[in-house]
Amino acid sequence: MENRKKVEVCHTPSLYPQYRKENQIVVVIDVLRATSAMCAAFDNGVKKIIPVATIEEARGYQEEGYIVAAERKGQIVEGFNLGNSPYGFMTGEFKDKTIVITTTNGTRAFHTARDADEVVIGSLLNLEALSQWLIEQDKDVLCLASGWKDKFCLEDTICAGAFVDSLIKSGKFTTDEDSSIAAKYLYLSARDNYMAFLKASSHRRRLKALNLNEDIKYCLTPNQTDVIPIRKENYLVLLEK
Ligand code: 3SL
Repeated sequence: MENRKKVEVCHTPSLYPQYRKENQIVVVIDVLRATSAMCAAFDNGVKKIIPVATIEEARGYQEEGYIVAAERKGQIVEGFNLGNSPYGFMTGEFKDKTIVITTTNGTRAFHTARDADEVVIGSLLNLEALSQWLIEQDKDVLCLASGWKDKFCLEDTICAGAFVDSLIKSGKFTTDEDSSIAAKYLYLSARDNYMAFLKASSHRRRLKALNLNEDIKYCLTPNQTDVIPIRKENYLVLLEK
């Protein structure tokens, strides 16, 4: 029993210092839509993703000739051709390419966890594959929800709760924090119909107002890929299994 590892949930990037520990794998989650878009990009052959925190950094890369995706307020930032929609990465034109990406919350959460031992990208899209890999690692796990501008958000919490549920079910993990127990119960309430559960959620309303319903449906459909994006230096690559 004492050998069981911990799986915990941190609800916003600003709370990260309270939850961080040595030797922990951090799962960065931004269901709508940054980490879903990253999973979709790797699933469609992208070779490397460089997440950057600011538009200025993104512009710098653009000037050097990189392909750059930039989102703010749910929309493509002026001067860029690519945003945060998973469908933007499914055209086949980015196979074997490197993409630089900046988003409102997801890339910020990635940088918040810069001191973590290991960082992987989680979403509902790779839930089963990533859960299985985490179970095999024999390390503590922290699910870091990106939230919205440092506020709690339902969709990331539900996804984090799904990871907590499947890791605990393996018998190899336990949890100490109320944040993790709450996430798990929200997941159990939502899992039969994510769309309906999240109907009134602030981010779903925000994206729906931008006519991004197809993105929402895609991002809320679990287990569409087995890719696991993993941090190497300051960028992401596909985990070789
Ligand atoms: O916050 C983010 O990183 C984005 O995913 C937000 S949005 O889905 O583009 O609105």
